[in-house]
Amino acid sequence: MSTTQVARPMTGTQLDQLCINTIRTLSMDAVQQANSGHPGTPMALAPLVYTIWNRVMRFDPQDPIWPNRDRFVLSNGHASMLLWSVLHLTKTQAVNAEYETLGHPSVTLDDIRHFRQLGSKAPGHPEYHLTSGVEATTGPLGQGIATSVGMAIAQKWLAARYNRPGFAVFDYQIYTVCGDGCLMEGVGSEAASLAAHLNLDNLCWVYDNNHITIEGNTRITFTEDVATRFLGYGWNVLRVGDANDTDRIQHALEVFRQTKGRPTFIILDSHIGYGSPHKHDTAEAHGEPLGDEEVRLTKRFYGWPEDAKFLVPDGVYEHFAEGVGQAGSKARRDWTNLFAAYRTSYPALAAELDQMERRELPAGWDRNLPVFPADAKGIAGRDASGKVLNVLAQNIPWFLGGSADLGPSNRTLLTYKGAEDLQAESPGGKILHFGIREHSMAAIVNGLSLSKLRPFGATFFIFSDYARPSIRLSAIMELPTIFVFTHDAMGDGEDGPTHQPVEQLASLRAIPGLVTLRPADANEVVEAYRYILQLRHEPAVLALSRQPLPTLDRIKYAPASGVARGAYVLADAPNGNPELILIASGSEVILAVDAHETLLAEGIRSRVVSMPSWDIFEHQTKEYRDSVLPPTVKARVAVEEASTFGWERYVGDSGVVIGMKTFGASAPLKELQRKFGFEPDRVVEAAKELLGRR
Ligand SMILES: Cc1ncc(C[n+]2csc(CCOP(=O)(O)OP(=O)(O)O)c2C)c(N)n1
Ligand SMILES: [Mg+2]
Repeated sequence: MSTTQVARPMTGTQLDQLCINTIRTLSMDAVQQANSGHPGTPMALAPLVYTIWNRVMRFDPQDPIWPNRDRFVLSNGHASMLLWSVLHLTKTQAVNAEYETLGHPSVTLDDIRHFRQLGSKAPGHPEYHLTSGVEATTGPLGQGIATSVGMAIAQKWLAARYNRPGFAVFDYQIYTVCGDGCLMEGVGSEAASLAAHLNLDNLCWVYDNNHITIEGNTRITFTEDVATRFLGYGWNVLRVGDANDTDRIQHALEVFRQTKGRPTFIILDSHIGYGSPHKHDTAEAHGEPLGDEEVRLTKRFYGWPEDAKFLVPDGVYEHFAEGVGQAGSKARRDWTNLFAAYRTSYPALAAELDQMERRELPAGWDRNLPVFPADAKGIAGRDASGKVLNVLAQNIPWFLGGSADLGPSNRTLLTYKGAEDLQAESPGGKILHFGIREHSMAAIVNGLSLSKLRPFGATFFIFSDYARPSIRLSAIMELPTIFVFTHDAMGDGEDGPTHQPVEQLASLRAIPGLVTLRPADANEVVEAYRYILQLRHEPAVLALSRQPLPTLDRIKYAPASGVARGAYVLADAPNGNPELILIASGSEVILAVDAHETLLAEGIRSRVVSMPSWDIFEHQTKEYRDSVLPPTVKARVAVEEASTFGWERYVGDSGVVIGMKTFGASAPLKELQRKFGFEPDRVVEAAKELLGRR
């Protein structure tokens, strides 16, 4: 007979360490198994992520989309194993795109075993729409921190609009982790500057100061005094000298929570690959598996069973359940009760929030949208857009936005009575001023949208290039953001080639899931917005003219509602039987119409197709597409003041594209149109040549 030794129960500190080492070893094992990924930073930052998640953050794993949860953004997205580990260990539940809880975990141990493999919920970088509990897609460095500024603006906006005395419906905070790369990228600087300007004291960035990037020690590239930079912006700057000291990390996070009037930046001194005898503090720990032997040695250092793989020791799930699980569940239950009382006291506001959270539109969202009468002089795309934006902002409480310092030119300023600037002292304003920061503007727009507001950002179309990486992420995240780009072609003639977009349309059309629209007249602008507003999972870009465009007579020509199909027959040949098709978008549609009238008068059976959006058109049935562009009609001319790139798909081998093959030039618009061939006569000429009727 023998007696059973009863083990001494683990202390809280030992359990903390066990959880931290579980995150570390899961990360090492997953990268080793995948033979690809980034082990070093998860090993170093496990104590940080543990502290944020299990001690500080208000997050309920049972309901990862609870509106008042704290947000966690991993801007150094290559360290995704931190997120997969913690989502798994907290048993965060999966939710679908319809916001239903699915009754199974978001990330299983099996997903982690299949890290970076097809179908795994633990992909290479955090992906918002793929894995529940991920608040933002990250990986392109700097995007996460910039997006988190949008989340912080959104929280303040929501609090300003919806909180009432005794009802702090929105008081959440945003925790963002970033590395050297995020702070080297310009987009991070833009966003940091604006965050301090707006006094975003609900925002905390923790900087993994490990002095390592891919090419080695940061002494070769990054020797600035980061602390002084952030002090200069106006941030509250704290330092924690040891990334393993969870108490000091926790204390710093508490200082953040108590700091009013400015965002907090915590510099955390860490050692990449912490615990690995040969890779610690080296660039090799960044992006390569440690190797089987090194994994074993590192596990020995952690006091871990050396041959165990994907081990979650007894007590770890429980410790997370007792930490974030209990605290989060209580916080959510308290909030749910609070919100029930709020609903009784403020039923209209509560109903608004229900709709906003589900990305629905309020009843009457499109009332008073303008209808423009036929007018040869017409109105500029940007002016029509300005009128529409002002209507939408009044009809939809959570519709807001602004420009990167070009509001007066973009016509995006909200001018109705009661429209207010969004500033530190007026966080509920709807007129945003991004400053000359296009890239972070787009990332912030993403952050606002991730917070369920309906935001737009604006600049000149040419500077969409400065915003493109974040627009691309908008599409990857399937966010219904809106980008209003004016001066869409050569309309700003004298500004010259630096300001004249050429390849931007083609490049945006190439982004999967992004809806690009270039309306032809004021009524097409209205219809474009009507279409865009109803999108729930796609971002949209509007390319709008600077100069007036004639407002087409919609009795003579087809109604502008055709915009909703991407392309439509605007003017047709007698009996709908064309021998020639003229296809155009935006400002060139009127050219095509003029040419069409001439051709008709000369007995040529032409048809004009207004094609504001390739993307929308390509989602129509083949039957519809063939009815607009009958395959038998091979004589086709496309006209667009932009790169000809890609138009072959609509004009075919035998068609002609009148477009741009070079950059533009500085001259009055009329001269440019002559020089580059955007005149009705040239379209007529090209058409006749195609038909052999010269
Ligand atoms: C915009 C962008 N450029 C380049 C990369 C490729 N990249 C991924 S991680 C990395 C180094 C990042 O260094 P740091 O942020 O210090 O991360 P650490 O190695 O310390 O985890 C680079 C260059 C990227 N992901 N995004
Ligand atoms: Mg680094």
